[in-house]
Amino acid sequence: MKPQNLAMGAMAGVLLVAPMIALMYLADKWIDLSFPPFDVFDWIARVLPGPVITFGIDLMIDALSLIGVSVADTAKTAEQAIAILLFLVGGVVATIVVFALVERWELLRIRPNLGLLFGAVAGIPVALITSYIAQSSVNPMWIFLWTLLLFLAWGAAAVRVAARLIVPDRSTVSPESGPGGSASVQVLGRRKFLIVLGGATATITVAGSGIGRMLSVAESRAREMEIKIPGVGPMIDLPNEDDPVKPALGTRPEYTAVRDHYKVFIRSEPTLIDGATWALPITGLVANPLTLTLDDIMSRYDARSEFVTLSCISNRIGGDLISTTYWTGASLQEIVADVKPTPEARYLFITSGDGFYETVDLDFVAQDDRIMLAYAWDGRPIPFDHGFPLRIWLPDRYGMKQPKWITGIEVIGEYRAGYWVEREWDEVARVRATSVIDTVAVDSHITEGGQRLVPIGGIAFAGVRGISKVEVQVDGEGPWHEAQLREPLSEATWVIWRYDWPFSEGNHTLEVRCMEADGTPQIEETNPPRPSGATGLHSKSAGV
Ligand SMILES: Nc1nc2c(c(=O)[nH]1)N[C@H]1C(S)=C(S)[C@@H](COP(=O)(O)O)O[C@H]1N2
Ligand SMILES: [Mo]
Repeated sequence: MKPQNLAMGAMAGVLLVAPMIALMYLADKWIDLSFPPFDVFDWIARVLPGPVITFGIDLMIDALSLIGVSVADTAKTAEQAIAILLFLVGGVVATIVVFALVERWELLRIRPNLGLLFGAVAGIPVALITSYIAQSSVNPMWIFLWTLLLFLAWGAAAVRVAARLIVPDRSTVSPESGPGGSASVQVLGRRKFLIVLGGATATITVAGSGIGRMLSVAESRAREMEIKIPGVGPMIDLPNEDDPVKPALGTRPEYTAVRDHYKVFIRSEPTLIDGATWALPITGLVANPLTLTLDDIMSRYDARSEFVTLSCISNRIGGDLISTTYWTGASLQEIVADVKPTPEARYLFITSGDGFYETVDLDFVAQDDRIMLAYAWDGRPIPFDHGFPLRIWLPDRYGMKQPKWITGIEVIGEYRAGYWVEREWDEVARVRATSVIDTVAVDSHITEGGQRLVPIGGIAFAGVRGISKVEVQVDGEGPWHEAQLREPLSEATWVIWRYDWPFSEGNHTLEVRCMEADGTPQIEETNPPRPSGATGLHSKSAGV
């Protein structure tokens, strides 16, 4: 392929595929026709082997950390951007292929219908994947046809544009290239064509994505209004407000604002469930199968609430994939008792609206009456991003064991691995103790008895096992200094700690470690998150 034609193909690819993506976006936001770039990405993420997908996630977290942005805030946006970019790149490559073929086969110029064939070849797989994986109210057949239609249009356009832009081989320039076969006239014509093409596709791209964006914002507002469920009170006061141990300036908030709660889910977009029509079937090895509406779950069972710290197993040492809010729900023990499991029943197999699934041991449910099916966070319905209308809370487990958007519970006798367990993550996923230095508050030092002190602070967390001690060491030597512990919000949350450090000027490195309530020390050996959760000590450098 001639370099010029390759460049033309790439340019035409961008010009044709960008408006296509914009139209897909518009149709998704307008009539819920699903968004193929996310669908293809989600499908790839689902079929790739666990280690590959984990490598990809790690790479993204590393990149985000490297540029210094919050992983909790940006990971999903970054993922969506990658999905769109990959789709664009795929489309550009396909367009280049079309250009290469047109360059080689002059006959294509007189048979533009071949464009439809190219469109079908590229479009059928994508349309199949999209209609298969889409979470939409629209019949998958329409999604398939719409996606295919866009690809046919792309194929037809690509062939035409190629025929117009391909720089012919000198030797094959025929008399019909114009009087004298003037190359400069050709170049001029091409340039003009590109400008017209660019203008048209830019218009579609901007208009499509702009209108789509407006529709999307309006829709999410409407949805937020919809899920105001009565019967759940407003957020209660924090129980430890009077604790004399105050967080050092710069410590993360003890109670995470719901909008700041970290988010992790397997799809590019959260799963939207209609609370009014949703119902939870509990089936399988039970004498009394039940289907519970949200109202049933809220009215038939006493509401129980707990302050809960949730952590993702992918959280790095010192990372921000860990948050704390106030959970309200129904006791899973009581619900299980109502369906009357048969003697062979051993596990609950929980399925979710996004295709996620996990298994919960019935022995675990029997032992821990704190396990709940939660329907409220911070006194309000669980937000769409976080699993509306129902999610489970399992004390002492990483998030990967705790399905959101629950759509079914099957009582089973044989163990089945959950979504991430199948992808080679820890089967139990018990939370590992961790401690983090959030701040070395150099600018807010205090003076006590002539000694200047710098407050150092952060969190420590060991699931529901509790924290009995947090210690800080300076410059990797000497004694470990015991920090003050603030009363935690509950036995299921992190504790905020603080150590007022009598500093000496210079650059220093501070390191933290903690101990569980029963005296078990935090694991100091460095291990990556995979497969059982990260271990190792967190440290922070500061110049005083
Ligand atoms: N249905 C469903 N549930 C899910 C997940 C998911 O992708 N789908 N992700 C799990 C993981 S890995 C974590 S860490 C937590 C995150 O919950 P959050 O997004 O509300 O913080 O949800 C868990 N439950
Ligand atoms: Mo997670």
